[in-house]
Amino acid sequence: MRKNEDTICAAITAYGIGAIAIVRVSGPKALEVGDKIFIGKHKPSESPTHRIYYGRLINDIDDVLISIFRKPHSYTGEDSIEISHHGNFLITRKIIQLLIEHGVRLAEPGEFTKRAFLNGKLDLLQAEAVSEIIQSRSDIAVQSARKQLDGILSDKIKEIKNYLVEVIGLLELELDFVEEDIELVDKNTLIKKVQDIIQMISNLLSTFRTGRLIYEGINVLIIGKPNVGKSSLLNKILNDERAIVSEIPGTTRDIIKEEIFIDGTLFRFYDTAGLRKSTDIIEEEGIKRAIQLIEKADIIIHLVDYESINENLNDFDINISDKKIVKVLNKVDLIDDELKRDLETNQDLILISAKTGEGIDKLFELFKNYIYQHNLYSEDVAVISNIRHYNSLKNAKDALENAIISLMEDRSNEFIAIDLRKAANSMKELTGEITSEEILNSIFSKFCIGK
Ligand SMILES: Nc1nc2c(ncn2[C@@H]2O[C@H](COP(=O)(O)OP(=O)(O)OP(=O)(O)O)[C@@H](O)[C@H]2O)c(=O)[nH]1
Ligand SMILES: [Mg+2]
Repeated sequence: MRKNEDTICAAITAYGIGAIAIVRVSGPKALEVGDKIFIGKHKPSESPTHRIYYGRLINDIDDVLISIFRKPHSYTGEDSIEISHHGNFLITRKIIQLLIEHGVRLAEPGEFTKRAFLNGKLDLLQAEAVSEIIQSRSDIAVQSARKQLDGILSDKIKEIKNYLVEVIGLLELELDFVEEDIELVDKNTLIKKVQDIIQMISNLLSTFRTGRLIYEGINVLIIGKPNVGKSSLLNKILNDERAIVSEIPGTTRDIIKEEIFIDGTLFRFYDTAGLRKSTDIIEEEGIKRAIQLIEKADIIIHLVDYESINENLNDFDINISDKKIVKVLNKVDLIDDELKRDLETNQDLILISAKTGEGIDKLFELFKNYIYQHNLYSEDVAVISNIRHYNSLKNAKDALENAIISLMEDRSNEFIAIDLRKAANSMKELTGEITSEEILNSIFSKFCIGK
């Protein structure tokens, strides 16, 4: 990224046709440049903050509304103007050209938000939340990112960090008196405190899966023998004739992936090639891919028909350990009522007919339960959602666990303090209290231009 003293500009609305588009200019020269390009009753450089004026741009580009934000009361924390114009890309482009002619440069992806971070308007977790809010595709993800922007996660991290700093303080106090050989805090109290912190971090780490489900969606894999009705089930769930269905076993060879929203949550369904020993290399590849997907799946629907009811997935050499497998019996329209009643007593089996739609509501019930079981909608729980968060917390936890060992082995305080400080630094990296240009660039380059 280039210099932070530059004045930068970018369209902050999406390119395309709309009633209005907005170009933002931010940096030390924003107001001065505003004076040069805007013709109206008021000069931007003489205006108080938070004013909107009507006028024209020079060169007759368009009539516009210009909004004035004086530092630090702007998104970036710098002097900024926002030029609202008619929403035609050609006009947007002309305005940007005009600004460049006046010494403003085009903003890089995420540069406005990076400046907001550097100027202390947001911490790093909140800056990341801005990107998540924009990119989120489900209600639940937007809601979660909003909470992160409001600072729920930042507060939690700060709480843990402050506690840690307090413990380091105790240890350092003792270091000061090391000559006198006085023990100010008892070792067990220290161990207890560090264990408390480890617990707090572990609790946060355990939300990673929830965070992933919120942002990336819930993957549902439909597997089973050929011809049991996997593609028919997918079509029924989507309410669309998406996959080819036929009575010939081995119809589906490729993976078919489709997404739908259930209760504001993204669900991604995968229909797969029927599992069997095949001599057809294409089908074989399809089966291989289906099996590979097992690792990614959050819910596995093992679909059977009455003939294959006792089939076990382990028979296919598939190792499914901690996955949620749901056994679903399809084609119940073909079995007689007495047998059906009998089968219904089995709590672990869901009876459906992809043909008549019978029992599909039970499957949807199961999907919804999954959302609530995993607390995806819980109100004020801090959730971590990306690998950067996970790694920093994990590093902090590892360092604290080392500290515990040293404490138990009665090692010197200097030694223990090193691990505690390491943990504190990992926590500070999370909120961006300490950070490197490299980390910042990798975070902000994932943003889109104009953010
Ligand atoms: N009677 C009845 N027939 C069904 C039902 N579901 C599917 N079928 C029929 O079963 C046959 C196979 O259905 P598919 O959906 O293609 O099965 P599949 O599991 O995707 O099969 P492969 O792609 O070959 O692995 C088709 O003729 C469907 O019409 C059902 O609930 N009841
Ligand atoms: Mg199929």
